[in-house]
Parts: sequence; structure tokens; C-alpha cells
Amino acid sequence: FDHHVIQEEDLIPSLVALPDEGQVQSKCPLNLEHLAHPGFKSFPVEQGGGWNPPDCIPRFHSVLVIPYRDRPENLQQFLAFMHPFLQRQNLSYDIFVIEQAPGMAFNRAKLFNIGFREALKATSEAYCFIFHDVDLLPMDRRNIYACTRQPRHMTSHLDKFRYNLPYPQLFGGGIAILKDQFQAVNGFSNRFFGWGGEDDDLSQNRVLASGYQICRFPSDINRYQMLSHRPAPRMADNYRKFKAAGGSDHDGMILSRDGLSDLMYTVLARTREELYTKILVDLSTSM
Ligand code: NGS
Repeated sequence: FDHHVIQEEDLIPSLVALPDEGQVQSKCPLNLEHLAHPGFKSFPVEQGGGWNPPDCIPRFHSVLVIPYRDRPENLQQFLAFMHPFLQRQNLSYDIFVIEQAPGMAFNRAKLFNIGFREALKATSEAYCFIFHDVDLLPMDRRNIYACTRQPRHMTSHLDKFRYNLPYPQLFGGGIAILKDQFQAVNGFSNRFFGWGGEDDDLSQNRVLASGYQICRFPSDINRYQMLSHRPAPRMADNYRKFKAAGGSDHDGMILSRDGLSDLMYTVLARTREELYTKILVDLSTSM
């Protein structure tokens, strides 16, 4: 993306034709440069957190998957911010919050895998997935939450790092990836508990190792604000796991048996909340 305006041809359109409701509707404009008008009011969201533009046919549909535990203030702020943000982009979208039940260390990557599985069961429209942390808010309205041809790292320039990219291969925070691409790399690893490593494993050992490239929008568009919270405990072991997986998976061994293919979990509750669909899961049924 050497141009600083995102073009429609950069993005993957929705493949699903919306049902004709007897109205003559035109396609929603991709008016990213005109999103700044101040009078925008958000529209009511369907129970469960889904939304479609009321007066035009959306060009894009996105499923947002948010792994979650114990951060109610962050979740409220995230939802209050994201609904109007996504609506302004004329997207059709669904928001799934995957909550890990108490007990084990947090497993962000496995919660993403579960969100992917559950969203595919719940909505036939799912083809573009945004795997996103609850504590990051996009600061530029041109940062369109749709999928690109190649997997995209979205959250590259954070206020916390004075809008510098910490290292070029970073793939943490928020990414956009097509369903087929995510399936082709067997999703995330399920083996990273606690902070760190799972995103490096996805980018280095899976996405790049499978021949995809990683793209980013320009740095002025990829700016994010990080919400405050207690820091997560870092796991010393995760760096070793990430390196170990990279060392031996070129024959596809680890890739093919760790990820969507061996994903096990128990759904404790599915709730259509006012602003999102919540899926509470127990991870202790397997590794
Ligand atoms: C690396 C972690 C990544 C993490 C990145 C950025 O060290 O998971 O730092 O963290 N990798 C390992 O632990 C192997 S940040 O600077 O955003 O706090 O995403």
C-alpha cells in the first residue's frame, strides 16, 4: 500500500447477495474519505451485535472475534466505540466475544480458533475474519475493517509505542484474514497459554511458511489507542515454544496437528447480548 488512500480493489468484496426486500437498493458507497462528518449517529444494533446498513447493500461483511476474560470496562469501551466506527464504514458485521471460563491461564489463540468455528456455525456469511484484542481502538476512520487479498496486520502503530512499529514481523493485536487462508494454515496454535508468542507463531510458522505475505495499510491509517488495564503475566516458556514450532514444522508436522484440526472445548453458554454474541467456553477438556 504505497498510496495513502485505500482503494476498493484492495479489498475483498462480500460474496453473499443480500435478500431482496422488495426495495431498490444500491451498493453502499466506499466513501472512506468522507467519513469525517461530525453529525454521525450510530444505528441500533440487532440483539447479538450484528448489523447491516439500512439503506444500501454492503460491499463487505466482517466477523469480529474478540477473546475475553475479566475486563468489563475495556469491553464496554470497545463496543461503544466500535459499533459507530464500523457503521460509518458501511460494513455488515457480527461481533463474537469468546470468554474463557476461570481456571486455566488465558489462551488468546485458542479463543480465536473457537470464535472462528462458532461464527461459521452461526452465520453463513462469514468469509472475512478480524481477530482483535479488546483493548485496542482504531484512531483513523479510513482503517476499513474488511479483508485484503493477503492477511493484514492492522494494529501496527500504537500510542503506547509512540506510533512506532516495535518490530517488522509483529502480527499481534488485530489482524484481518480470509476464511480460506485461516483454514489453510490450520488456524492458530492451541498450545500458547499466557502472554506472548502465539501471534509470532501464526505469522512466522504458519502464514509466511504457507507462502502468504503479510500486508499493512499505511502507518498513518494504522494508528491505535490502547485502553488501560493490568498487564498480563508474561510466560517465559512461550518464546521457546514459538521457536521450537518453527524449527520442525517445515514438513507440516506441527502445523497439521496443532490448530483447528485438534481444537477441543466445551461451550458453557451462548448468549445474544445487546451489543455482541457471547460464547463462554471451558478449555480444560483438552490441551
Ligand atoms: C513479542 C511476543 C509477541 C508480542 C510482541 C509485542 O516478544 O507475542 O512481543 O508485544 N513474542 C513472544 O513472546 C515470543 S508488545 O510489544 O506489543 O507488548 O505480540
